[in-house]
Amino acid sequence: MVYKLVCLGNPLLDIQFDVTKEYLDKYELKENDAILVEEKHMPIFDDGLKDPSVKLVAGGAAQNTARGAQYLLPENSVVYFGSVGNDKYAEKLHEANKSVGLATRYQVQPDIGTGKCAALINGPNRSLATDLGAANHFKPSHLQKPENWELVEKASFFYIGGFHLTVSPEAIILLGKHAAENNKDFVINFSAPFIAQFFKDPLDQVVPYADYIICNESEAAAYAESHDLKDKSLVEVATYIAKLPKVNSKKPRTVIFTQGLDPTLVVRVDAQGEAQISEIVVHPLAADKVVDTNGAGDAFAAGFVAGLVEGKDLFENIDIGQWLAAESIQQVGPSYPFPKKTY
Ligand code: 26A
Repeated sequence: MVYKLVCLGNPLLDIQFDVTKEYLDKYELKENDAILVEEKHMPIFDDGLKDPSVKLVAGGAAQNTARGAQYLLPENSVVYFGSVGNDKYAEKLHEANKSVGLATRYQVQPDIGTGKCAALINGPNRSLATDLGAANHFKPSHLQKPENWELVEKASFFYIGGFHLTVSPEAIILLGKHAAENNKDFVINFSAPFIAQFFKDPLDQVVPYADYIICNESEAAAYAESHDLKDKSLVEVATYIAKLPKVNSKKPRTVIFTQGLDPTLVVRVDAQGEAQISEIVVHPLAADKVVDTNGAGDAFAAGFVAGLVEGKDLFENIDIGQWLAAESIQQVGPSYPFPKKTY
């Protein structure tokens, strides 16, 4: 089997429910953020499971992107790697993946539960609190098994959730080296502000492999802060990242900053080392059509990489990303509409 796109991330089940500002304050959570839980956050999962508004939906940022890309692409285009337990939550993930035909090669942990994310919906915002569980035990050796490495060798595109930097930077580097050596496209998403803030060193180790970097404005701000950039304007930050050293010198680096309803900023460094800067307008969706914003960024990335796999041009890929993000926020959780819509 040949899957053109290989994705790597932390498979999680989202326990999604509605909360108030007071609830977030009680657990010292921001309105819009993603964190790894500490002991004090653990009651949130039980609160969620008891809440009348609760929905259990497949999550895990890169898995959402993998599902979205497979949703748009021909059958058997995408395979996703990550680690799950052997439990009901993993079954739910299997179901969701099956609904779009996403192939998975999970590393199964017999004694550790599948990871979960409390997706706390508050108005147009979502605060994500994650207990990684089995996802935290993914090992690069799983990728190196002959039956899995064969899929890596046959693939032409790689998509990595930056969240996985908390688990196995080694696995990311393994794929990054393979991509660079074989002139394949390597896409990294910065995932959350805490990655640039607290996982700066592993992030700096993987950026040299990236042909495409996708992040949002708050992740860009966290990057500028942790890297002590003098000029923290988004254009300067994107240009700085685009010009960082690159292992594969055969391809330029392209940096894409989404900013909610504000235009998507794109900086690509050309062969002369000059930064080409563009802004792509977002087609606004009426506020009353938004169901929840959980997974919006993952859907953007899904549309973008699907376009990349199909060999479309950069600006069309961004437009597909924006379109799929708008579709996904009209669904409950990080999901895509059925019957299927086409771009
Ligand atoms: C390591 N952390 C914190 C995480 C995540 C995560 N996916 C991987 N690793 N924290 C939240 N998510 C997922 O992000 C999606 C929304 O973009 C959630 O599961 C949610 O589906």
